[in-house]
Amino acid sequence: MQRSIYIRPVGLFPAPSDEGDKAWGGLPLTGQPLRFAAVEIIERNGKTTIRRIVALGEAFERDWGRHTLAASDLLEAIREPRMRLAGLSLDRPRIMGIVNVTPDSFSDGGMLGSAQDAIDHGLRLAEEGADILDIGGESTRPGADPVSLEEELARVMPVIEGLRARTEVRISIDTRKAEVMRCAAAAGVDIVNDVSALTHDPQSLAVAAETGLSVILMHSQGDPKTMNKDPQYSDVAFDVFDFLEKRVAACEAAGIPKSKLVADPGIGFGKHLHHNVAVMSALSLYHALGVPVLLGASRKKLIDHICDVPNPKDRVPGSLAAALAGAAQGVQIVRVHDVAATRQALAVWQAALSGTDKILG
Ligand code: 9MG
Repeated sequence: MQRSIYIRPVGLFPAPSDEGDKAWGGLPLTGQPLRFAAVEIIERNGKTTIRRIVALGEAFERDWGRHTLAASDLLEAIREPRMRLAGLSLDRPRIMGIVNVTPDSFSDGGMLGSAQDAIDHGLRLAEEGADILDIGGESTRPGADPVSLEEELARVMPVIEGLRARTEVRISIDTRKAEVMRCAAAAGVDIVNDVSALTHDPQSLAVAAETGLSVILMHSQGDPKTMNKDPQYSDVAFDVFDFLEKRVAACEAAGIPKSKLVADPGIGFGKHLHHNVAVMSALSLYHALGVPVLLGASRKKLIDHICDVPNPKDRVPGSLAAALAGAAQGVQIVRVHDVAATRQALAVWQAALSGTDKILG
């Protein structure tokens, strides 16, 4: 299904700390201490897209008023406070630290040579302030080959078990395989992170529902091996929205409630630079899915394309800029390699935005 009308919150500003301040305008955004002052109303008809930004006071007036009314479900979803995710409140941007247990990971390949290295790395990220540790045993970088179930389990299970025994921090399992989800759930992970949005393995939807875990649904076009060869979209930001909306519906139909879902537009997954930046500039659109939004741009190729930094380890400044751009659009979770630096950047951003040094967390 392709929607014909979309609503995107724009003009985000900090909510007042004093809830009794009746003079405050705008509408609340997903229960965060953020409000939006205007909406972008997007009319989509086949390949034509008309976009206009309207102040909230005018959103129900003139000819675009009927569009706002037609998409009032989206407006409601944008305002609705989000539930806790695996026990984590989402009233401030949360940090997911990356623990790749793959020999060919694109940015820290070879660094985490053993399970013990990966466990130590995860504990360091937790100390630096990660709210979630994302453990993955199959590289999903563009061009990567798939790994067997046995190999993936051998890589991730000792790391999950080691971290679960040593830290209370939430753990997510980055996998596309139902059996890995099942084993990881039994070992105590809190969240499933599937870059195929539970489409790769025919069993994954049922298994994810059975585990009762929260699930991150990421958009990708094609398989990691070939996805960036020739990705095609009609209008990327909205095609991604339609895909994620369908996956949220499929999860609900399979018994996974919306309160356990997170949506992720999948930066770099079947997207060229112009697709990635179009998605990044439209991030607040995805709040209309009614679930928290995750952004993963850390050390990715788009930073090289924009700034000419071939070595992923030199992409930290670009990664911080991407995380802050996400936070400014109300993204609730950022997936990053550099936890300490991201935490510092987000804390300063929050203080500067809100004008208070009493930063949550
Ligand atoms: C595993 N993985 C690599 N990049 C990712 C991203 O952007 N989002 C999510 N959810 N997972 C990712």
